[in-house]
Amino acid sequence: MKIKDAKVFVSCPDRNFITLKIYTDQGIYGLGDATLNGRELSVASYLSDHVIPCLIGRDPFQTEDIWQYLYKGAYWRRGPVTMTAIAAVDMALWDIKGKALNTPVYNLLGGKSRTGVLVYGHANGRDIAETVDRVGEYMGLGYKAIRAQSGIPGLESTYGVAKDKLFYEPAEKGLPPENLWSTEKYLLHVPKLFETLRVKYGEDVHLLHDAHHRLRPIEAARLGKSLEPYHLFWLEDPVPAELQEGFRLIRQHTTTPLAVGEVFNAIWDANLLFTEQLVDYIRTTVVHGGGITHLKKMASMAEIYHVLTGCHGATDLSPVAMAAALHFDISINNFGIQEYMRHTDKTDEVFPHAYYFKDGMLYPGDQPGLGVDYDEKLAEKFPYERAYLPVNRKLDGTMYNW
Ligand code: KDG
Ligand code: MG
Repeated sequence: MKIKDAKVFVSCPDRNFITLKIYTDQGIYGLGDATLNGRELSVASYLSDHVIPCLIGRDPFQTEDIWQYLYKGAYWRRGPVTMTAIAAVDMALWDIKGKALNTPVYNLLGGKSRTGVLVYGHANGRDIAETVDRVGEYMGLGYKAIRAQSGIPGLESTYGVAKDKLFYEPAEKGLPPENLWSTEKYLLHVPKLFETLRVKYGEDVHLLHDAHHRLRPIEAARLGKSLEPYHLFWLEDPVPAELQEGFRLIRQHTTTPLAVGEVFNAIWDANLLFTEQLVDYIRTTVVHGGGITHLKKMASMAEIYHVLTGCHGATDLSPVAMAAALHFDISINNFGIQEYMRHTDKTDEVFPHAYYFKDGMLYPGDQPGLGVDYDEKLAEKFPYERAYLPVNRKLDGTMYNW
């Protein structure tokens, strides 16, 4: 079998997605997600202008060799644009392999290691009372694990608090909106949220929280310590993780489990975090982490150091990436949890898929390949619209991490 052609599709069924379709000379095609929120067109160009010409005529079964060719062959290694483009190719090739062998991709990755994939949903509200109600609603929908975020008194907007109830979408059309931040107000507020949640719902539901890279290590240590009585499943992205050593300080002070890595794109981003056992969950997912081929290696290294996976699954990852993540999740031993932010109906119509939610779990379905398709005709109705994630400033105007 040979790769005959490949095309990049740009569409906006409620939000922007970049989708790669690789065609073979046997009539089988594969799909890959290439979406990098707020920087979408750079990956589209990377694929069309630089990667696709090198794919034509290759054997699509050579997932490892093609991965190495795109990684080593670029000379300029790593980085979100490069690794997202490589991931899209890798996903599409695994999809082709599964379809050609008439089996779901998970069977090519070791087979099922569990019956389903535990997921967490996103409850958020403008204040504690509203977030508590939303957690109750998610429990009503069957979720066993729920991320809780709430607005902070004195701040107009806070990360994780959505305008919409079920669909959380931080990217906005037009130029980047500006948010305001106060670490002091945040650190005082969050423990109150989790105290209220535990008093109301007890200990049976898993609770998670995302600090979204907004603290310094000693502040994160204080937050982790203050949340210990509420037994969080994890505290996510307590600090920006370019400085892996920063986690040493947090770890010395708290037993709250730590999750990191949704913005990582290669195993080297987590090397020290693994070898020194500074985190408990690795959040890197297929679309930004070099595809299934590279994520398997990351998970294998994590496994040695008692680190579990917790793949990123926000709505800016298309259903193609979600499907790929589920085949990966169900097949590895050191799976922890999968993030699941629901896509809108319009997105789901453009990407019909076999995976489904039931009783707090996602199931990849049993279709050959990844079990997801792309309705090109429908997608044409939703052209690309430039959108950005917000930026963040401290109350005195200093530029900060969003
Ligand atoms: O594109 C950015 C989002 O994916 C990110 O802000 C979501 O932090 C996030 C999460 O944990 O889902
Ligand atoms: Mg996050």
